[in-house]
Amino acid sequence: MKNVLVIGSTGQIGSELTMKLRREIPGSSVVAGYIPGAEPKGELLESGPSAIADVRDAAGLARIADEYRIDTIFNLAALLSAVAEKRPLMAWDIQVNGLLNILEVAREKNIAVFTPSSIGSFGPETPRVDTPQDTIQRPRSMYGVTKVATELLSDYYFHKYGVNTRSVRFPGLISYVQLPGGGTTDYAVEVFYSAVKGEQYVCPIAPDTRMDMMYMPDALDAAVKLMQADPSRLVHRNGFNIAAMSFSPEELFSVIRSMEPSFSWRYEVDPLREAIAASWPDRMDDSCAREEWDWKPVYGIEETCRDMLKNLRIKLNKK
Ligand code: AKB
Repeated sequence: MKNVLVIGSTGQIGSELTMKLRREIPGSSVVAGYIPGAEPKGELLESGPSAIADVRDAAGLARIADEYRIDTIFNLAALLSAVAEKRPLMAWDIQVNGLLNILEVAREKNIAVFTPSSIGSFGPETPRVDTPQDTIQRPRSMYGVTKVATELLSDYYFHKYGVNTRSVRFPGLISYVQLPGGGTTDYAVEVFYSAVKGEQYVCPIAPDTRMDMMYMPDALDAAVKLMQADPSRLVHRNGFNIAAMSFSPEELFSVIRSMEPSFSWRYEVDPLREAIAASWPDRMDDSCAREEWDWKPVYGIEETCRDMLKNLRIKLNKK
């Protein structure tokens, strides 16, 4: 991993992953790929090269791959679950047709490809607790359908053409640098902004609906570590279950209130998001990731809440 293209570099994961790769991979050149309207700014723009990288433009991707001699692509372009439900054709186009364009370029130019999957790739028939690595994947959301398709396509290109594809099934990701947009797990980010601003949080997910969650530093470590993992140890490829913590809104809010005593909340459940959330695992079994590439998360719920509140107070200039 030396010449890297991050597609979706200004999004929730991309903005932090691009900077991490630029900092931590010695001698690397990391291109911040973006689409018009979501241009990189500030440090992200100034610390390295950037280029328009639209997954729907195969010729454009090939040009970038040649110009920067790309050897690894992190493909983070996606419509998240709630938005994908409202724009299913666009979700398919970006997630599935977009990935096919990337895989074709990767096949021709010998490029490794990371495309995140998600807890969204599971559905109501999947075992909810200790969700196995290999199990039923019959999601009912368009987001989930595209995520299963991207896992299968990535495996297909590995087995058929030897393309070095790898992925993880991300839980809901909690972070303070860049907001997520249109996901089912977004509540677990938004709530921290309300708590720090002293506003009551109105939660769209039911009080007891549990989902897998992860703090961004662990998610970034997972992506980098998997791409650096010894291929001879990998039994699986697309995509690995990875887990760090599992909680319901009520549990998360109680921990936040123990650290921010004036914090309050109420519920206005959004039927669309709640139906998706209720069909996702409570907690995945990530033992394959632990065995095959030494996956090990650092942050639990307490550490995440403490760090989120501390950094958001700085970001929002509070206290
Ligand atoms: C979403 O909520 O859509 C995403 C995800 C869990 O993949 N954060």
